[in-house]
Amino acid sequence: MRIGIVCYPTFGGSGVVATELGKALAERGHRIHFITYSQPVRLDFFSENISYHEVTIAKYPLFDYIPYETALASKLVDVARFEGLDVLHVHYAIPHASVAYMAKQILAAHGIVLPIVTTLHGTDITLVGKDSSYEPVVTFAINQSDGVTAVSDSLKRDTYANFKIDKEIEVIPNFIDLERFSKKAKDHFRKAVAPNGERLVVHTSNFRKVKRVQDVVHVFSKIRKEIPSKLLLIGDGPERHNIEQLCRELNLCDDVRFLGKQDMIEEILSICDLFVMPSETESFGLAALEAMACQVPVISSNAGGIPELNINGVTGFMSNVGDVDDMAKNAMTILRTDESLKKFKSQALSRAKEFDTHVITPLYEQYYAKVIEASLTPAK
Ligand code: GMT
Repeated sequence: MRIGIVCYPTFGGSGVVATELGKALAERGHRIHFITYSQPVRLDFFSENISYHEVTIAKYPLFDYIPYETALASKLVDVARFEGLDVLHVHYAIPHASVAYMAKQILAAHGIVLPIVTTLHGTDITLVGKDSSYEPVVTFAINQSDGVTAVSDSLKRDTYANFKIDKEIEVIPNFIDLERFSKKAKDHFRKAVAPNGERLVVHTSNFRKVKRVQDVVHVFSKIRKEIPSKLLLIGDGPERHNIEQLCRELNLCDDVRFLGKQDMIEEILSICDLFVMPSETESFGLAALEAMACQVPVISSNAGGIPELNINGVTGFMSNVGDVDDMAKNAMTILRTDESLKKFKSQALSRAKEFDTHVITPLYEQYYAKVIEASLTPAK
């Protein structure tokens, strides 16, 4: 198939999923065309089956707001016509689903049929999309998509609850490349960060409020009182300054390292013992899956789609949002003995294997085939 993929090219989960899906589909022989405003961060290699089309935007002094949607729609029309796309897969509803609809209508005027698949990722539904400044367009664009997928059952339910959707939403969970995300031998790195054999606690995110990174710090502070440990914070974002402040107030600075945005995240996860994800909402929790694949058990909230990934008492534990005491207690159950840690690590990996790219990618292939077939069948 010739597949166009639109996504945010940044470190965010939706962009990562879109890029990894494109890579996996390319390996299976499909021709993939990424159409984004800059090179996706995980698209850092050459593949003969992958092309990247940058959306360039002509500036004009009149524009207080850059008309990105117009530029993206024009680029989609161009790529679809000249590359002969069979399907266009857009990740994150805003603004990609409505832009795809616009492109589809323009192509129809040229006699070209382009089926659109929209994947809902989370905040496009649970936070931003339902705001009245976006809702009518999001509802319309989802309903006009030829196929709609959500990354968890929880997100599917939220979508039906928040929007008037008359389309069947297919749940296709996120997935993981187990060749890349596997435990690597990085003992020298571990010794440098935890020279006295401390336990290593880790969190990765975009440091937005919804991630509740302050809870990570509170949980760590409680663990550290009983078990010698260090905390690695990976990523960056709007809450970073407040989190640094909190570490100073709690006198934790010697044991907390801010590593910033990292490309080779699997190397860091490989040396860690516990991943903390206390999010307010989380449609799936891809960062937790990446940790589990590197044999890191997860302490998380029970928000959104997390219970579909983290199995309580098996791959880690879940607590109510904000219950840092319970999270810390559960963390210590895992970390207290080497035997317990070993057991949770192995169980985390077993669970991650259920989300192997090789298992999930064919679900997208089958879904594309179904959507293409339906769009070519004249309505009765
Ligand atoms: O978590 C974020 O803020 C980034 C966001 C995104 O769209 O880039 O992540 C969402 O999509 C990921 C991939 O499907 C999911 O694993 C995350 O759970 C989801 N984030 C939220 O729902 C908050």
